[in-house]
Amino acid sequence: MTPEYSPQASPGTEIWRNCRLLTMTAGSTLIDDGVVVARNGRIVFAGAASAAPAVPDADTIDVGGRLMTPAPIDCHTHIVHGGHRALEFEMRLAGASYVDIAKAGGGIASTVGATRALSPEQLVAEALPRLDALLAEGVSTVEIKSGYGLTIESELRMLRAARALATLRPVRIVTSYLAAHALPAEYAGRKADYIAEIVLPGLRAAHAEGLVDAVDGFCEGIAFDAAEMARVFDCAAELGLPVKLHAEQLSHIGGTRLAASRQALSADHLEYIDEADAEALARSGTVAVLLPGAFYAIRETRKPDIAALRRHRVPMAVATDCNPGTSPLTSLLLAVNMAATLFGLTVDECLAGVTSNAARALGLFDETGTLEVGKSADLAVWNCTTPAELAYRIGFNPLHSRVFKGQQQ
Ligand code: DI6
Ligand code: FE
Repeated sequence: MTPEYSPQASPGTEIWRNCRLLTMTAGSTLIDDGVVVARNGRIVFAGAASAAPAVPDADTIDVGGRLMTPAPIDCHTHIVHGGHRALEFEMRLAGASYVDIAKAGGGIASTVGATRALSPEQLVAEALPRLDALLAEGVSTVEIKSGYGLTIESELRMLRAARALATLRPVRIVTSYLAAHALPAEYAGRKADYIAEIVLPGLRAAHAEGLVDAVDGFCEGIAFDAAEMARVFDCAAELGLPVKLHAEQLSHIGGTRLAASRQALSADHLEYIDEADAEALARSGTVAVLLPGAFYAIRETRKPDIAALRRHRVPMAVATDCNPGTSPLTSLLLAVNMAATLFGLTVDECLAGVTSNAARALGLFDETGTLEVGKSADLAVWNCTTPAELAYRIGFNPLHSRVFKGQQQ
């Protein structure tokens, strides 16, 4: 059994000096000679050395002129799951489409079988290497979804495993309930019964156990339509839980509009959104979470309308969507490179996408995502000096060190 992670003695006062500092606060620019001061794990100063307070009792860390940013956040993952889908990958190489495979009983359904077969300990053990790959790139906050159990007990087991990961590693884990991910075989042709008998009571049980931070769904022709998702979101509202939604990934069926109408934290994928969807997201303050790994892996051809999202000033986040089917990707930096190269995001948009806007997509903007007074001292130090180097490299990890809640990892 993997040993529990026990934080070192509680952090005192630390000062990181001599860094090229990107605070990612609104309108911020790169500070050539930056300083960050933290006390008991929270930021008390972040800015130019010339304006820094004297902190005589602090432990001083010389960052050596390296780039320092907020610790990256992966705001959309499915890292808790069993098995893999490499054979489907081969089928897709041979010309089968993701939708064909799903309709033939593969896809999510095949991962459901592999996931239900695992014990809670095995679920944790299989997720750990994926979590460690994200942490190795400086990630300090990870969102993890259920959605491969599709029975009440197995959905709870997935969420418990997600919570357990935060006891084994220095990381902030937030969970999303995704029982509305696919229709299990035992409910073939009976979506309304599945929602009534599994999804809704499962949500109530998960919430009662403190396992759910947000409620998600897969709004797509091969999954659940907007009216069905509205029933799930009604239950989330009764429980006071925020919502998010996989929307307009493979077609346009109104998921984005539904998410915006419920002031969702985020709408995710968005390859098939239109101008009115972007306008709706702007009105509701919902974050557009872009998932280029899935776009790339299933060889989608329709790109999200970034110009419309920009026109309406919709905050954009970038995440791995790490899952065994459409995005077996455990590198947030590669997702950043894809968001730039495939979707045309600027470096600034990419970096906001894995820091400030990713925090917004999780409802955590008051806690992390930027380096400013009062927030958690979640920092990343990089073996580079210019922000563009974080988006430019393909498959190279420039992380020098990671700080979580003020503690050097
Ligand atoms: N959209 C996706 O790309 C993943 N889930 C979803 O709603 C796919 C999950 C899988 O294929 O296992
Ligand atoms: Fe996903």
